[in-house]
Amino acid sequence: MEQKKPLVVVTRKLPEAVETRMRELFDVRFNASDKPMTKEELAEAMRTADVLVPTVTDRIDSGLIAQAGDQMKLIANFGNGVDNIDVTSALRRGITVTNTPGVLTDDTADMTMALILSVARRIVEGGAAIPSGEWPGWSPTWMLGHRITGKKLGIVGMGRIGQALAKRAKAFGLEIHYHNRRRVSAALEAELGATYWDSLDQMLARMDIVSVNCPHTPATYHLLSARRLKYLRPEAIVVNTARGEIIDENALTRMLEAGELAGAGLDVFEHEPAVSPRLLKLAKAGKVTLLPHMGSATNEGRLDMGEKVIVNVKTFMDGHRPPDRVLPSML
Ligand code: 8YV
Repeated sequence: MEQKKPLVVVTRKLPEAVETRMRELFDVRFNASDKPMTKEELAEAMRTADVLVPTVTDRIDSGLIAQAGDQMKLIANFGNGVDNIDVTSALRRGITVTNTPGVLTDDTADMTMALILSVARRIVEGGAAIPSGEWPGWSPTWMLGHRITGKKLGIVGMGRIGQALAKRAKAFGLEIHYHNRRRVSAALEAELGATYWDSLDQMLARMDIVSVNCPHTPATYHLLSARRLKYLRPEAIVVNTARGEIIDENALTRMLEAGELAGAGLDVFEHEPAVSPRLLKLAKAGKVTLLPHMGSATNEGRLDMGEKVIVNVKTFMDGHRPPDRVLPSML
C-alpha cells in the first residue's frame, strides 16, 4: 500500500522546477497568486498541514504557532534568515525548523560589493542621467565619486556572507576589518588579511565603508543604534544586505539628511516592504542606493534554495534529522 504523502503548504510562488519536484514528492498546496498569505490563511495552514514552507514575508510568531495542529511537525523556511519565525516557540510545540544556508552566500556577497561600488562610484545616479537626458557630455568634474581601492571596509558579522564579502573586497584592494561575536581563526584572518575589532564602536569610528552582514536576532536589533552611528566619520558609507532591523533606520536617515554620513546602500529596510519617504527623497537626491531585497535574487540561488527545502522536508519525513535544522542556541 502506498504511504500517505505529507501535506506541504508553500506560502509563495516558487520556481517552476522546484514546484514540479515538490509535486512529485509531496502532497503540496502552492500559492499560484504569489500574494502573501493573510494571518488567517497561515493559521489555517498551521492547523491542517504537516509541513509549512514560509518565506521572509511570513511572520510565524508564537500566536500562530499556538494554533498549530498536532500534525504540524516542520517549518522548512525558504530562506537563510529565520527572524520571521519564533524558533523557540516552535521547538516548544515540537515543531522542527530548517532554513537554506550556504546557497545564497556568494550572491549576497556579490550584491554587497555592487552596493559598495554603486554608492562610492554613483552608478545608479550616473546610469539614470542618460535616459533622463541630463548627461551634458564628458566633463573633468562631472559625476565624481570616490575610489574604493585602499579604503577601510568594516564588516559587521564575519559569518559565511561576511567572509565571502571579505574575499571579494580584498581583491578590490580594500583593507578588511571586522567585528564579530567570536573572533575567527588566525588562519582565516591571515587568508582574508582581516583585522579583528573587539569593540564595534572603535571600529565604526575608523572605517570608510561599513557593511552589515550579521543575522537579525534579539541581540542584533538596532546594533547600529543612534549612539553607535554617531561614531561614523562624515565621509563614511553604510551598506546593508542583511536585515533592516539591525540599523536604527530613522537615525541613519537623519544623519544622511544632515550630511553627517556620505551615503548608504540598502537592500533591506526596517519596515519592509515599506520604504520611508525620507529615504526615497535621499535616493532621488543621489545620496543612497535603494534595492528591493534582491541580495539573493538569482535564478541559480532560488533553485538551490528550493533544493535545500526539498532535502530538508524529505529527510525529515523519512524519519531522519534534516541537514539544516535551526536551534535557538544557533541564533
Ligand atoms: C531570501 C534572505 O530571499 O534568505 C534570506 O535570509 O534574506 C533572502 O535573500 C528570503 O529570506 C527568502 O525567504
